[in-house]
Amino acid sequence: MNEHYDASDIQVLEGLEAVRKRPGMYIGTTDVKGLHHLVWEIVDNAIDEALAGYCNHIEVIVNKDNSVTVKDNGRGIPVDVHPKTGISTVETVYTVLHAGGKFGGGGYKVSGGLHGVGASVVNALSKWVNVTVYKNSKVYEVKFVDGGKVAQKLTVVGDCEENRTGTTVTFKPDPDIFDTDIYDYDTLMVRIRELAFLNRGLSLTIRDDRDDEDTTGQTFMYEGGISEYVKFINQGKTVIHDDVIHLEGEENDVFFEVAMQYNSSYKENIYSFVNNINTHDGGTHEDGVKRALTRLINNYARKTNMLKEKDEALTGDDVKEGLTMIVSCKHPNPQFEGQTKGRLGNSEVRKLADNVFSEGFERFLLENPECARTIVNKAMAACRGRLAAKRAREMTRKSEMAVTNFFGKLSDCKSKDPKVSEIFIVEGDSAGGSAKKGRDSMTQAILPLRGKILNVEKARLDKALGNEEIRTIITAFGTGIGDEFDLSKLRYDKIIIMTDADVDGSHIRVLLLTLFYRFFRPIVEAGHVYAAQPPLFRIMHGKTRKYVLDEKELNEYLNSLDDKVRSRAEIARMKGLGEMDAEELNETTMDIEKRTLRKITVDDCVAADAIFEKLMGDEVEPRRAFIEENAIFVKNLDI
Ligand code: 0RA
Repeated sequence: MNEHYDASDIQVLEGLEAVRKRPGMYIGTTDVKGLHHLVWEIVDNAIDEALAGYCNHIEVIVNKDNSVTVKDNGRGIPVDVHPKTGISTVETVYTVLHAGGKFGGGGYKVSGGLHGVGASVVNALSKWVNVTVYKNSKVYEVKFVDGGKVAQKLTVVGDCEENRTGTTVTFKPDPDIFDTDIYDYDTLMVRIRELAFLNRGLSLTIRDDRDDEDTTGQTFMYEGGISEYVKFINQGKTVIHDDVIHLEGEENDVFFEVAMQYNSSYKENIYSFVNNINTHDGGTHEDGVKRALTRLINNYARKTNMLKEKDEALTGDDVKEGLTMIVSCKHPNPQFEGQTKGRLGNSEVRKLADNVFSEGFERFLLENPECARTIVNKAMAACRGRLAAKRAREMTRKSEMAVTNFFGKLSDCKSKDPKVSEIFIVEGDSAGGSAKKGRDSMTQAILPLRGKILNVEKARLDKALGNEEIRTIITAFGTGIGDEFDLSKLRYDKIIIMTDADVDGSHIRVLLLTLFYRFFRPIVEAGHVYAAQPPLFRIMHGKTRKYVLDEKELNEYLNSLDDKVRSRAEIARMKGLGEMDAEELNETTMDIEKRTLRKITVDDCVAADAIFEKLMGDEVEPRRAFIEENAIFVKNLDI
């Protein structure tokens, strides 16, 4: 204790002692998360200085002893005597609770961190803290030990270049307080990178001095800010429009910005922030944008007649499918709500967000009609998927109730062991009949599809789901669909689509693939779906009957015959499965030993989806083209 120890010092120490007694009140927890929280409190102070416009570089160094250094090139924490405490401002900031950024007269418009009490809390929970301030061509230093006791009053320890300013803080967390004292580099790096995205133009460096290999550290600086964050998140995904949409505006010192770009996936990636803090539970800033987005896409879709009068409106979920979006708000007086304070409550922000977004996004839609169509189409596909899924759930629920009709026209196999069971989905009643007779009833189930679904010219899923056989398929698989889907309940190892080798057959196959892709994607991904390969030609000579898959095989076979036999061979082009009797069908297409199956794969779900979308769309031509070259999804596989 030094001789200046007086009543106000006692108060100060009691304040910091309270933090040590109840650290949870100030930093949440004393586990590894709380340990990292200390870094963020100090970094937040530096970011505040950057937000005030005085600092453009921040450096975080994890030292060998797991102490952490945070350097900034801001104005330097004031070193003059603080009028209220009679001690230097820097010492005041580090020892008096609630003496955050508001100190020093300058005052910030916005403040990161939840409390703005960071520095003194970090000091209270540290074994030691050293603060160096570069200012007035001088280097000042103040040191604390054991939870904030002054070990060295603010002292000038040297000179520096005239224009050098900044603050360097090093602190060592108190091991008596924390469960662990080891910093995790990745945790720090990810947040540092995020702060770089959220504060465009600000450069942040992180270096790990515990790692001898790490001599330069990693520096993050993004001129594009949250736009680049969106690009970063969309890396490795297929984006459906090139440019990230970035909009921003300010009113009454509240700054609001949003960046967004759609990708072809089904997931939404929406993250919102207030003063650089992630608002997990959204809030008014997020609500405002979402509301405007839904309204604008609907308006645009109606105006351009993409969405017809009879069509129901696109929902918020529809327009969010595949959306990557960052919402960021900087607010001088944020109100955080909810159990975990993860929601922005300020109601005026909803309006600001809505206004900024709708003005900008409306202009964007008008100026980029092609992009606008792509976005609307994506939302409409999501809507169709949603309606179809809903209907399918209702259907399966209904058919589960009607137990008598549980499996419809399914002739199930006797085995209940999924590993050896297969189901043939067969085009046409007559082929279905032959397949039933020709099957191995132990392991092979047959489900005939009536030709009717052929005629569903616009093979919309919701329509298809009105079809009894398709409902039977859903129940027969046993997996359930949607949220209740469970691959482990699949009743068959192989699902074999057996259709004619003509356009109608392809049409059915495409419809089934669409169905599988939308509702049973894991089944496709796990390689359970196959296309049977009925022969295209039959060659008869004498008593010999030979079937071949295609023209290449036909020629090879004919060349293998001697001239005399060849000249007498009768070659017939097979018109369909119905032409074969049970024995032939078994021999050529179903017998496990002799048949050829083509495995249906979705190697690249994203690319596949684009094609499905084409197939599901209103335009007939792309669908026809697909049918003509529908080998895209199938790979030859000899079994
Ligand atoms: C208040 C006023 C001034 C600087 C700061 C605070 C300040 C605080 C921190 C905390 C970490 N780094 C910081 N850098 C600056 C400016 C006072 C002046 O102009 O002398």
